[in-house]
Amino acid sequence: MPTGIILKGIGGFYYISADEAIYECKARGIFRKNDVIPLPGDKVNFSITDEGSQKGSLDQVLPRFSQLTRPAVANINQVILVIAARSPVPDFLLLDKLLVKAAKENIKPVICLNKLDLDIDDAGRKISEAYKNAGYDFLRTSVKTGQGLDELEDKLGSMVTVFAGQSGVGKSTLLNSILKDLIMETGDLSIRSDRGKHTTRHAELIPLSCGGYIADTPGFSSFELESIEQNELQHYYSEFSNPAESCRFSGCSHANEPDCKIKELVSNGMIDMGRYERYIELLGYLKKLNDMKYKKSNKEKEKRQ
Ligand SMILES: Nc1nc2c(ncn2[C@@H]2O[C@H](COP(=O)(O)OP(=O)(O)OP(=O)(O)O)[C@@H](O)[C@H]2O)c(=O)[nH]1
Ligand SMILES: [Mg+2]
Ligand SMILES: [Zn+2]
Repeated sequence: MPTGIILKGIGGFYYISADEAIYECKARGIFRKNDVIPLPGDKVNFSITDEGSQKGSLDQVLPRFSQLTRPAVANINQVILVIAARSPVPDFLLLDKLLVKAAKENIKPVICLNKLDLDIDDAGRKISEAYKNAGYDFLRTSVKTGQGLDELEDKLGSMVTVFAGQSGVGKSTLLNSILKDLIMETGDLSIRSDRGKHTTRHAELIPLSCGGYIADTPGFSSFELESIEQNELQHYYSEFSNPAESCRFSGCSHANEPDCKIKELVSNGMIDMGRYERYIELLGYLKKLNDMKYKKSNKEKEKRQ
């Protein structure tokens, strides 16, 4: 049985790349029964039903080593998190959530601040300092002036790289600049918001000549961290890990405890205040979620008694 990789899925059909051909495959009914939703990036077993017209059936999804839900792509090695210097305004809470999720899934994040040509008041410098200090790989690009595009291309190699982030930040435009010939549909923010639709509608993996894949994905504006325990959150902030050893309490959550090294570093500017405040916001959200789960399970216990 041949194996391949799903490039995209549209309307019940999956486009599977194998041996330099692309097969259009229908998933067998078994997937619906077992609740497995095949995703772009999935390694799969499939059978060829018609070699001439390159049609087949998707039989089995092989185990995943990583998975994101936003965007829904499997087996990613690297995620390029794109924000725009301007238009749309960067959503740093969304960015931090995506960084946490990437760390949890062992996916290497690279932050890409695009539309640098629109950064007339140099706000991008502060953003890049904050995230570079936190230990992240940070690129500054402009598709208009060509700045940073070679550097972006150098990051790809033989990995599966996904572009993710808010709608309108320039993911498809960046991809097109790497692929040279225009493949992805791009859109104007003002026209798009009139239609109330995003330009890119599905995630799609594109094979690169260097052996890797890149994926364009639709933008999104909200994303919730749900599969993360509240005391686990701080481990996904690399700038917290060494100083946390000097907090008075082991297991310090860096919120209300006294003699907290993280709070000290925030107050003297060594840790970015914005990153810390959003950490506290996320911690509060996860705590609420946890309390709700606890109450629910208590109620269920009471019912059973
Ligand atoms: N000035 C400027 N405009 C850019 C740049 N990159 C992209 N744009 C413009 O930003 C708009 C949105 O770009 P897209 O590439 O469609 O954005 P996207 O992130 O793919 O959006 P979705 O597909 O909706 O998620 C387009 O009008 C692009 O021409 C840039 O570096 N500078
Ligand atoms: Mg797009
Ligand atoms: Zn602490």
